[in-house]
Amino acid sequence: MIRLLSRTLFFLGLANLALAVKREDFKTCAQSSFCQRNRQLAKEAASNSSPYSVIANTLQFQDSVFKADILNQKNNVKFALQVFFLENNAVRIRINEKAAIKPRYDEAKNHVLVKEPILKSPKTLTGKENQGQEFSISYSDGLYTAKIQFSPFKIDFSSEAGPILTVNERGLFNFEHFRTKVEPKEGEAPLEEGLWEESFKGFTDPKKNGPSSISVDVSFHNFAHVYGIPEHASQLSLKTTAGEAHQYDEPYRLYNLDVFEYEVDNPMALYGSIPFMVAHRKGSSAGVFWLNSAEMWVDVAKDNKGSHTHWIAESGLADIFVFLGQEPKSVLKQYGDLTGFTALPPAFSLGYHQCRWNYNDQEDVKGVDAKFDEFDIPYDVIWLDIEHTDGKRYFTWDQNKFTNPIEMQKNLTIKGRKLVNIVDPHIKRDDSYYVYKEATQKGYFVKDPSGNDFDGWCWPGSSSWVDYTLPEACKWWASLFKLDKYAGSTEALYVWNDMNEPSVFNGPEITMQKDRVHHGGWEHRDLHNMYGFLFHRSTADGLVQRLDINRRPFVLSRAFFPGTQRVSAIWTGDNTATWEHLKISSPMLLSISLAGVSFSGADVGGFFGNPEPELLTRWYQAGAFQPFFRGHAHIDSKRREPWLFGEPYTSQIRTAIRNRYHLLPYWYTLFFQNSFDGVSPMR
Ligand code: NBV
Repeated sequence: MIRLLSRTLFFLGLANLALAVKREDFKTCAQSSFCQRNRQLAKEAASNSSPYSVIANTLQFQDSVFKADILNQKNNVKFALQVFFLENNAVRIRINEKAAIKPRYDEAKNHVLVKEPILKSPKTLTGKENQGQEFSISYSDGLYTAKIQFSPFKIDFSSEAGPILTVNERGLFNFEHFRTKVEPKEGEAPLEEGLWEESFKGFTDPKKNGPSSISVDVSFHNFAHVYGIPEHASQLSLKTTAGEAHQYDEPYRLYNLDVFEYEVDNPMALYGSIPFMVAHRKGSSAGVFWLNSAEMWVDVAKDNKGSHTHWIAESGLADIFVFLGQEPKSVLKQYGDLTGFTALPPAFSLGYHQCRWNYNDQEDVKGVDAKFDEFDIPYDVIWLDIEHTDGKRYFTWDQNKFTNPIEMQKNLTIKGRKLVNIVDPHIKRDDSYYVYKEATQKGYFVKDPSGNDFDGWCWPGSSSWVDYTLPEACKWWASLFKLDKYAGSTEALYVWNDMNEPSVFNGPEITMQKDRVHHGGWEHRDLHNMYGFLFHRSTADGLVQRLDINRRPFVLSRAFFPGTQRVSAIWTGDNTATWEHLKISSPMLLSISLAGVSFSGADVGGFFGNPEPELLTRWYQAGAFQPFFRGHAHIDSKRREPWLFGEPYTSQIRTAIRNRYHLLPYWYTLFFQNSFDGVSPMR
């Protein structure tokens, strides 16, 4: 409907009207019960002290791991705390229910961490007990101290120079344990709203596990700025969302969503999520990473003591890493050692990419390709969007428009150029479509709560989504990219994974219902933010495996999560052809880069609307200095290939693109360094 309306506006010639996101399609914190409950606790925290305390006689400190039980004095529920001291100054804090009635989701670590974190040699650790009140551990050869205070529970991190960071300083730690639902008897008060079910815009989310959220507060002492937790269309230094004179009313939301016509200067969720935050002041840097793939909200408040953050996740565990160092690059290195660094991109992918929704047919591709030569503008890759397929059946071609895709690719290859085809995750439910047929027979689709293949609506109509948490499904997906399986593909074909939040047109907030079921019986709720990553990771595996020789893959993804950097580039999705979108592209890409995903870009020219020639030219000039450099446009926008606006624009755009090419060796060197130190090329 929204899409139809926008199309109509384009046809009416109103394309340059200011576009506005439909905020009402997406939840606010108050409309999300777990966020609301924890934010409410935060409001009351000043008057209530934290009920969580460490039970002193359960304490063990052995082999670089501190273990103890934590008690919630309000309800007597116990939790197991583990603090691991790791190589390179990192500390990992894990908290889980001690005797949960069923396991909580803890699989994200298996996909995100590149290896089991290495414990730092115990000889540098010294424990100090102080009358059962606290326990101090000096680590990193004495550089830092972690002091675990027992009651209320908190962990202070400091160096000789003073305090750096505290976990649970404001006592907002809250762990909703799994419980059995007890229906109220007659005359008893009804169950608290939102605990077992919540509704939004006609969708009901039955929470079979009941409340399961975890919240934790982290204070960064004397740090005036905190950065990271992408993806948001906002400035680099995070704005305040709580406390006095806060700048945004809503917390930053981390929930991978397809937000149509997103607005700038807004903490709303977008396509990707990375729960990693970093702060720096003279001589000291700190980072926090919460390894959790469920929906999350983060409040930021500031006062003269520093920045105070409050993180709220819907489910999973508290699995939080604290990184300290003297410089940001030390923190980024620690984060990268755990989650991996941005893979060195194939050189061609650092050049200029020409895309539009859509290059209509083979002739169109040939014509655009020839024009680059005619106008002497360098470029490396031409892209085909969803219209190249036979009815949005990915891995197929519209046979009338693309009669000889192999020849088309050969013609590009002669000039050293490549093709990128789109492959989306929604699979058309059509028995004559081999991808659907195979996945159905093998039982690879995500299920609905009754055990049937989930059926949702997307571009091809009725569709299903592969469950990439199932290892066999990933292997099978990767095999679809074999040159003899993907008809019409050649070595010169690379892949674009769009809509992988996943975008589901008839789902709540345009995504998959949280109660859909994955391998092992896990709810989609537990792993939503990781879905897109598992999908594009399998695609990248497919591109590697299709050749006998070792060649770097190129995949562009819209959704992202920690780990994405190892396998994929990303872009900032459907921006708009306005000056404010051009302006926001740099802080957005810097935030994403700081969170480890260095190979990222924004659609040059703006996806929606029609840029005036000056805006388009300026966008090329900026885009040439951003890591991933691709011109792209909506199907209803006017053609805007670099030569279409005449002089002086064509020459100016040519110069911008050529500047990019002049600097390619420098880009390549920066990416090479980035691939092992985590310092992103965009700084
Ligand atoms: O596949 C069509 C578009 C694509 O061009 C764009 O880059 C993606 O972000 N896709 C979204 C779906 C439709 C958007 C209105």
